[in-house]
Amino acid sequence: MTSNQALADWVREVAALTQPDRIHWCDGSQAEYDTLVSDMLRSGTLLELDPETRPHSYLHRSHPSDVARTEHLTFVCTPERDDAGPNNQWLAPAEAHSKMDALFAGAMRGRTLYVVPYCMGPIDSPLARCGVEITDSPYVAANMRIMTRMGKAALARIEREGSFVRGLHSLGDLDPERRFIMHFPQELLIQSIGSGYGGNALLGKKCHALRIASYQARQEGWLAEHMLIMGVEDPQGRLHYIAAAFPSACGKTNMAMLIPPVEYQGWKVKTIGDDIAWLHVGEDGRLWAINPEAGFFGVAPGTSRHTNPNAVDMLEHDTIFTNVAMTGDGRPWWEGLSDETPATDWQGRPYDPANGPAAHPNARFTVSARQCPSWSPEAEHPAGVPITAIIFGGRRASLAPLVLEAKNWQHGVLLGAGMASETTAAATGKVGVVRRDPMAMQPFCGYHFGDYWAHWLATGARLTKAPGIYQVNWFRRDAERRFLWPGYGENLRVLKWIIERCQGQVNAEQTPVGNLPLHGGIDLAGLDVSREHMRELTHIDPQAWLAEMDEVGSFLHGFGPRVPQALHDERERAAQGLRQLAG
Ligand code: OXD
Ligand code: MN
Repeated sequence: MTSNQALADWVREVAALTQPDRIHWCDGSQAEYDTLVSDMLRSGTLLELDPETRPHSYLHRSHPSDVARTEHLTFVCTPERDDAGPNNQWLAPAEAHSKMDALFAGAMRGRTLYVVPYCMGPIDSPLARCGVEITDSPYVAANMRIMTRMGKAALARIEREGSFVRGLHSLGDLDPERRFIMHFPQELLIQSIGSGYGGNALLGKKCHALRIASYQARQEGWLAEHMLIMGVEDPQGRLHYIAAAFPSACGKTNMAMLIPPVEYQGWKVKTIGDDIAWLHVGEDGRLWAINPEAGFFGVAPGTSRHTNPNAVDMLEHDTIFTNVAMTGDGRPWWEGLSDETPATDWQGRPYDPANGPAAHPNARFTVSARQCPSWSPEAEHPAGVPITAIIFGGRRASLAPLVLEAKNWQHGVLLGAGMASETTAAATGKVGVVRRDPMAMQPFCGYHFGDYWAHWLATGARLTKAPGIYQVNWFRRDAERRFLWPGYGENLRVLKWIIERCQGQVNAEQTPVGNLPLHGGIDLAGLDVSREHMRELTHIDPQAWLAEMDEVGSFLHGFGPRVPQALHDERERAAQGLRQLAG
């Protein structure tokens, strides 16, 4: 099946342990995908949506206890506990291995073992990395074909290069008591059992492209980040790429494919990626980015013609939906899509509002990136795209202004490290609680945050043309909890200011915590945002920020001596300036 001995041996060992009935090596062909789909239609794993209006589109309903990433069951297993850091749950590798071996023993009896070779990144890019996921879920195999470059070409690259990340996945019995997602960064190994959902099961995504890749990236001198990548082209044809980190379910997909407001005739947005960026220092001293993924695994609820018209168009065919509701005529439905009433909810019950939302709040779509009307062929460029600006964003009802510019790279790293956001339904747990989520990597950094921030600083030192770093907040609210900023396509106005700043074209107001737009700096033509709201959105309250800097200080100290002194100094400088301002 393969000329790579290590891979052949590993598949044999896994089969001996898990005891599948059959082994299938995925080639990534359309015929293979069609067979996976028809098998799943027969077994009831997939339901066919209306073939007239939603051709080649399917609905999967996951087990009701398996609907989101489970961070409390996710571990990083480094030999030294401190290398995983306080930001990760840790288990000693030997203990984790014996726990997982016991759970995997016989787990695939009666099932097919799929060997899924995949490549994260353009298949011919030196920046791409390969992996092989072994899974007993045909749903995972089908999703991996959409989300990655899966099959023959990836296997050929693995055979050429020799190295690959190993990911072993089994649905197990789907009991949350026997659900674990383990990472062994030193062994380039992932083991996941007991969940068939998203980031727990599609191992190329969070497990490989973020947790394992971030660990590898530190050793090799690059960055693996939870960031969208988009191009913004102005009417003169000048194109700038932006990489933006937001926590899960905070609008990265909407932003990556936004449609310019009507006042922005001639502006174009080009989508490269919506979730993950691998960033490398180029020979030219600029930062270059590839999107390691080939598809979108996006949150469905809230997606509509108003919030993301490109997504609505891209989801009309060849899409797998998970945990959405369905209309009487077999179309997918979710809260925010339209004012129709669905026929069945995400669990297949006749829709009854008394049962809660019709679609699960973390319902998803899986779709090829190429179906996005704003997808850019530059996403296939082996060298990636050069980044003009990096954005850190969060969901914060108060404090954080619409946009804030870091004073320099080091200060930008502090802005990223201090990021906070209200929690969302993308992970199990309470929704709406503000938590620190540095660089939106809290659930995804595969090593100690102190080392991670030091690595960010070291990367910046290698850039002779470093991108500007910005913080944004589209989610600021007034006393009545109404959003102050319209968001979505209108966010382009903020991106325009950011690009102008990076080009040195406009001035800004300097404050101890960063630089703000001057009055009129953000173009509001045609927009119904009052002067008072705009002032609220573009000013900082020194007292509130002092309290924030204190909290950031305690948060950084919680990571102990591995936190670079430069970050403490940067924070102290900001706090001193605020104390002076506050008088
Ligand atoms: C995702 C997540 O699925 O961040 O992208 O949870
Ligand atoms: Mn994500």
